[in-house]
Amino acid sequence: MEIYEFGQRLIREAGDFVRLRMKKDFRIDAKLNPNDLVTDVDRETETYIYDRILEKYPDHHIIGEEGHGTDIEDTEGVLWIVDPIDGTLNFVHQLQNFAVSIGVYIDGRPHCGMILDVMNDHLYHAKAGEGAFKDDIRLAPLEDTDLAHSLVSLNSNWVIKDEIGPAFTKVVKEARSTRSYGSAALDLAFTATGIVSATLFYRLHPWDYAAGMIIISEVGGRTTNLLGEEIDILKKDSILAGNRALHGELVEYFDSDESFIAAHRRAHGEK
Ligand code: 2AM
Ligand code: CA
Ligand code: CA
Ligand code: CA
Repeated sequence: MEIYEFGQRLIREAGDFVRLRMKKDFRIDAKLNPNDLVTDVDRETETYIYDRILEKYPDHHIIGEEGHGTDIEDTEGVLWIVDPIDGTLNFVHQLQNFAVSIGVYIDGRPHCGMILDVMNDHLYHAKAGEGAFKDDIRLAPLEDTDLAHSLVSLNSNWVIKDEIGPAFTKVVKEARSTRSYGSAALDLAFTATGIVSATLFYRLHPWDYAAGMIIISEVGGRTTNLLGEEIDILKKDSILAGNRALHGELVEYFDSDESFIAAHRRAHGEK
């Protein structure tokens, strides 16, 4: 069986695992701050996915948010990048609107990506060069839009920050409207379907964007950081994904703001 087919089957099984597990009690812990939560379900789902991949492919590499693969420093071979629950706050507060996200890269090149909207049971998936799908429906190529006629998704937390806030504020003012879904993977999936025209984040980890970036690329969209620079799949960075015209328009907002650029360089380094 191909990695892509195995991955789709695995992510659906992981979804079943989450749906069963969440019916029982689970512990909720704070990580770095009181709003940064992790549950037993996050950890157990990551271990479930990790074990299943290695059982099938003992020589593959796996990075996960909840602690697997912290020693991985290069992209040689087959690399699985896993977020067992993306949108943990939604999971805890809403028991819905969260996703499992799995991206596969081979020798650093995108191979396939899968995002499962667990409670709605929709699978967004793509293999490089073969198009993108929501379940078994092929997604149409993205149409160009301009900001004034676009919905964009972004988290209001970034708008209120001192140095980077003004650039985000301009985007909020110029956009037709903004949305915030609380799961980066779902934001990226929604961008791939065109229900939002772009999505912006100041800081994401590889497990948040690894799958979504591949799916967006397969509908002709573009993903870079907010300064328009290419993404290194092993690094934290800002993320800007959307149709090509809007992506280009939005890069201008950030790459022309000296205060934003300086803060971004301090947070994410030079490229
Ligand atoms: P998580 O639920 O897997 O932690 C919520 O706005 C989105 O941001 C989710 O995709 C969430 O992923 C992610 N997120 C949560 N805390 C974050 C942090 N400290 N830095 C970057 N992204 C974060
Ligand atoms: Ca988390
Ligand atoms: Ca995440
Ligand atoms: Ca997570």
